[in-house]
Amino acid sequence: MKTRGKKDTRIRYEGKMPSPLAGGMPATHSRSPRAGRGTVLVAIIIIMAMTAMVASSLMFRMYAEVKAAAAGSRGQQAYDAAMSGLNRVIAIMKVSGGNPEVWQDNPQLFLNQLVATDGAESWYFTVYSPNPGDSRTPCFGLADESGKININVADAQTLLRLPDMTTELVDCLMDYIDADDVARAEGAEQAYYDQLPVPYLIKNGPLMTIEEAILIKGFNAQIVYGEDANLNGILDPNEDDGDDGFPPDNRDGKLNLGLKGCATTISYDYNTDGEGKARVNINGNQSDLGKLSETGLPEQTVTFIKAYRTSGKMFKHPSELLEMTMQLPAPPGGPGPGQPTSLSSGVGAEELPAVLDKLTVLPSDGATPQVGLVNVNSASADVLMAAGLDGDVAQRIVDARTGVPAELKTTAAWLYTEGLMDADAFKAIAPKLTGLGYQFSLRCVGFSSPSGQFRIIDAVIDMAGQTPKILYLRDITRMGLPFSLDVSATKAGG
Ligand SMILES: [Ca+2]
Ligand SMILES: [Ca+2]
Ligand SMILES: [Ca+2]
Ligand SMILES: [Ca+2]
Repeated sequence: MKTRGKKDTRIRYEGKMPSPLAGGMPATHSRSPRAGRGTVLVAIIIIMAMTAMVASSLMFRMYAEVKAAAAGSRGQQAYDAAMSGLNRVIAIMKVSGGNPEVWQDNPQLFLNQLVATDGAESWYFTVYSPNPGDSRTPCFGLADESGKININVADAQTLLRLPDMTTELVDCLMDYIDADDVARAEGAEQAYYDQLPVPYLIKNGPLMTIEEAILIKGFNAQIVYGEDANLNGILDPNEDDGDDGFPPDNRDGKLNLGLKGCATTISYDYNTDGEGKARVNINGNQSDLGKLSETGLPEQTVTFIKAYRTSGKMFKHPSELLEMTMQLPAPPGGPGPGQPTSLSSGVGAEELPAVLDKLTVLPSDGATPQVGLVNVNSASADVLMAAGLDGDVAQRIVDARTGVPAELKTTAAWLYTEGLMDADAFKAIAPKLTGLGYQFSLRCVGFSSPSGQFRIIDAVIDMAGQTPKILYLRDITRMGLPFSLDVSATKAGG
């Protein structure tokens, strides 16, 4: 119920998210893809105690130790080293964003990188992210947020396929995000949150971070962060000992990364081709269809698209053109001898990549973001299954992709051209997929040797526009040392 005519005392969590298990530091996070390219969004860190989130004694102990390590000018130098890492990441992504081999797990670029040395003390950074294939060691690189399910736009079936989701959680999530005030069968709208001991206003709009989901009825830190209580992406002993040590876990030898491991709120790209030009809308008007001749697609395909549109039909997705045929209207008196009765699109394996790259079914000015496509080049098997693929196919995609050259992976076409699925299966899933990702999350520890000062940042960068943006930045030093920082083994270079 909306309170009218009275001062609204409910808390508005605009841009402030409850933070990990220990409670603590909500961050503001500016994000506005629609603000246009070139807008520099500045992320600000606000340190605010969330008394509602009570921390475990373990985490408080860790916080006290880490606070001491982070204090003082050396702590600041460690922070600067971590920020150097973030800037290095941005510079590397500018030139190699399309090639996962460069940024996904690349110790040469991201492990123990020397920033500065004064002889007695040297400063380094290491960039890391959870390793989907091995929970004993992190990836030295970035995680592609486009390789996750965007919960702001995913449908109920997709959300339900995410790990640990239930109908009730999905209903509550969708109610929290949708603009209306009508609760789903098992959902909750503002009326529920008004009755809480500390009422707060719900979003009724897209979430800015996955952490914000903790505010939703039924959600908690465990659902969001899974078993990775210290956010290092590694299965630590206390994360695999059941209830013996915080956090609770299922002792199965695997690290459940929770919603954060497979869901995102920030994946988007612009509806442009590989050269940055607006795609041609095959559901558009004559002017749009006139641009088909500039796409380099075969004449047969162009003719087919125009004939299909002239017949009054619209395309569901450019992938629909794959192996597509249409019946031609019979001329009066029936077709003459040798006269074709159907038309073929002429789109097979060879043409598919260009069809997906050059065409769209949406009005395209090249500046409108399309939100939530899943990048088949970085999604885990769990994410691909949530997107709608069956488990076998999902696993085969994950197994096959390292062997597929980067230049073939700029669209999702390789799933068909490399024989992982037939035309019908590909066409069913293709509208949800992309071969590109532009938003990346990373953690970066800046540290000194030999004294061992360190600071850790958790960040998301957006490479979709002309100017890279930092969408999110948070100091997570209080989570503790993520892994042993040993520079002697690598003889780091700058
Ligand atoms: Ca709502
Ligand atoms: Ca961990
Ligand atoms: Ca445990
Ligand atoms: Ca586990």
